Amino acid sequence: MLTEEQKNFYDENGYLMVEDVVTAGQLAELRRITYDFIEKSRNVTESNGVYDLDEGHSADAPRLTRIKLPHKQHPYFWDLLKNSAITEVLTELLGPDTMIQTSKLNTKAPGGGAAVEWHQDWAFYPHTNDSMLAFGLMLEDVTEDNGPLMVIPGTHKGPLLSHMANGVFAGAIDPDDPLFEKEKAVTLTGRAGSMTVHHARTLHGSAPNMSDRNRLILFYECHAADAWPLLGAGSYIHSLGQRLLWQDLQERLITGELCLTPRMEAVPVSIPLPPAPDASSIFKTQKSSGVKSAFA
Ligand SMILES: O=C(O)CCC(=O)C(=O)O
Repeated sequence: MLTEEQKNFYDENGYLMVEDVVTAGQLAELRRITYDFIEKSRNVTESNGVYDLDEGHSADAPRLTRIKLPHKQHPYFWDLLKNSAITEVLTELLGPDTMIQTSKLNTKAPGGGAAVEWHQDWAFYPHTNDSMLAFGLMLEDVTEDNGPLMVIPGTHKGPLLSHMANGVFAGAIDPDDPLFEKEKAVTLTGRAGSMTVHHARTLHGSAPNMSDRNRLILFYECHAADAWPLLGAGSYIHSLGQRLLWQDLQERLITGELCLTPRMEAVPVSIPLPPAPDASSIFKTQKSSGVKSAFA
């Protein structure tokens, strides 16, 4: 699926755009399922295990920040990751043995849908090595005005910036951090059906959706099977116990085989503790920590 040039670009820059990675039929089905979920959110009044509600959400005008863990909410999202051109991109970048870390369908509603403050995913879930990435499959066209993802090229090879504010893990950097070179930001716009890839250490963020269109991006966050999570990161897996963890590992395997010998590498890590007052999603973490916004 990927050319040598694309792979080298990703290695060098820590991000990539892959155009038309799904077929028209797959895109139509993804949209149908997604709009069905949005429709069903009309009856929901509080964020729950499926929906993270945005400010102003109501039965008349659904406003979501995200649908949580779509690969667990509908089999189509999981099948697509396991058996499509996306799977090829995954193994070309991470090798034959791959697992899902998490997934989310960020649904930035028109007219101000929440910004995502600048951060490195790696700050949320440090592992024994950084063979980790996020795919962002665009389910609607992503343009300059509907809150596109922005990345700072090359930051996947740099330091882990501080994600602390007011004594808690804020899930965002301070926009005044001297290590934040905002002028280098690249904006990733594209047609529906295209997919961004960003390395877990790549610094990224996105502005509010100022358009009158939805910005729907399906994120799959994946890693090589020999990258093992460090205790203290904000994931349910740390509370499972051995037997349930073993079952969960098998459920998260996308391609190849599980690996019980973690690959240890000299990567910069920091445990994301103490948690923010509300650490139930990145939006809530960033907001409840009181971190300064880069988009205010
Ligand atoms: O939805 C976006 O624009 C970015 C999402 C993101 O970076 C995240 O959820 O970690």
